[in-house]
Amino acid sequence: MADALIALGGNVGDVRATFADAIPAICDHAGATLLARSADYITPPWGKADQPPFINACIRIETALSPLALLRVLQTVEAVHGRDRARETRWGPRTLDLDLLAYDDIALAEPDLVLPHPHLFERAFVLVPLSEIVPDRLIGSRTPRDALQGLSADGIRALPGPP
Ligand code: A4P
Ligand code: MG
Repeated sequence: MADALIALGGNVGDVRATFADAIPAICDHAGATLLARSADYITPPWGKADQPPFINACIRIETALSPLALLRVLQTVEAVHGRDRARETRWGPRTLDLDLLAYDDIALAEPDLVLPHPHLFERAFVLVPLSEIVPDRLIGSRTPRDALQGLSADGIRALPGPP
């Protein structure tokens, strides 16, 4: 079994409801057990400022799928939730973005899959929820807690209510 970390994000539609559907769907398709789920966070848009705020969260699962098979599951779940890559702009609005952040300690650089996720350590909107669930997990040579020290988390706050 492998231990995988997944980031969820979205800023179109009822994103919290999308997450509530998507998380069990990921576990079903991946034959996975949910080990941890962060709160939902509201986060200022990164990369392209003129768009609504995002909701972000992270989960930790245990799965027997290979990294690439897990990525395909994430893409299937994105598509079911209305994600249409053909109509999107880079860093622009989307219903559901699912990124595979880490899969055990595997390092990969394939055309379809880079592990750990290449932008993980640049993004407070990923590191804040990730630090809630695995603050001290070593990913590559860093931990979420340490990586967050160098970034601004201004405007990121946990939303109340059941995640
Ligand atoms: N791919 C390679 N490695 C991975 C991996 N580890 N996990 C490939 C997931 N996918 C991986 O993905 C493009 C390709 O990356 C896939 O075909 C896959 O084979 P994508 O989801 O279409 O795009 P992307 O990498 O997510 O880049 P894109 O669309 O530019 O979006 P970003 O960079 O994720 O940015 N602000 C806030 N506050 N919160 C957000 O969640 N998200 C974005 C989107 C912008 N601003 C944001 C947020
Ligand atoms: Mg993505």
